[in-house]
Amino acid sequence: MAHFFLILLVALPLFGQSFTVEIEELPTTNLNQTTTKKPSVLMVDDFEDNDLVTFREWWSFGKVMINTKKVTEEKPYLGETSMIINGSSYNWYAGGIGTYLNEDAQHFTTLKLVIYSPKLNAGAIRIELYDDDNNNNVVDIDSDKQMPSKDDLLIYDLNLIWKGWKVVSIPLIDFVDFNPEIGDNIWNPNQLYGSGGLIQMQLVVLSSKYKSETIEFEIDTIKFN
Ligand SMILES: [Ca+2]
Ligand SMILES: [Ca+2]
Ligand SMILES: [Ca+2]
Ligand SMILES: [Ca+2]
Repeated sequence: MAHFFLILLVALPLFGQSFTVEIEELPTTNLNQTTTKKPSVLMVDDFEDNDLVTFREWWSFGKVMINTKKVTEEKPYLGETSMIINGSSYNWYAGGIGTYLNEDAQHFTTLKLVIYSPKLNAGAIRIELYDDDNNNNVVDIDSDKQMPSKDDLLIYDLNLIWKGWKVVSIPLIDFVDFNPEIGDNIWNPNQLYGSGGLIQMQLVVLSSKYKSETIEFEIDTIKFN
């Protein structure tokens, strides 16, 4: 939003005198450029504050635990602190983690995650993005089905089929609407008409090979570009 002041001092044309207009302060940036400039990044979390409560507040559910961890490897794309995720699955499902976002994500095209997988087939992650479609800043949940009742849920399944650190880039176009009967089935996470836009994100933790597994991996950064 552009804030500027135009103070007009107008000497009224009394007795037929010509009037003067003095412009005290001019806007320093082009208004058009300012309003159309798109942000280049939406940081979900880089965990560098060593904190899972303030920015962002992360929750976990099921048999999944999270903690911060010092990054020991040195690579140009790595920070100093990551989030470590531990889970144990039963019938493929372990649980998951999530965070409330309430962010305008309409201009972004890619989700980037920097992930450490300790081995091939360390686990699998179902990435869930919730798009507030009834403009109420809340993920409305159907209490019977325990599923969103008004908002789009878009998912992408990621298998940890590598060993070591990796920058994973997922085009948002590859996310699939998981509830064709709910929402408008369009990825439109803007904040028009009171919408929370991208209202929340969850990572559901799953087995990769066996029905029951011990799963562990780290995430250094999650962001949209
Ligand atoms: Ca909603
Ligand atoms: Ca939908
Ligand atoms: Ca939508
Ligand atoms: Ca980090």
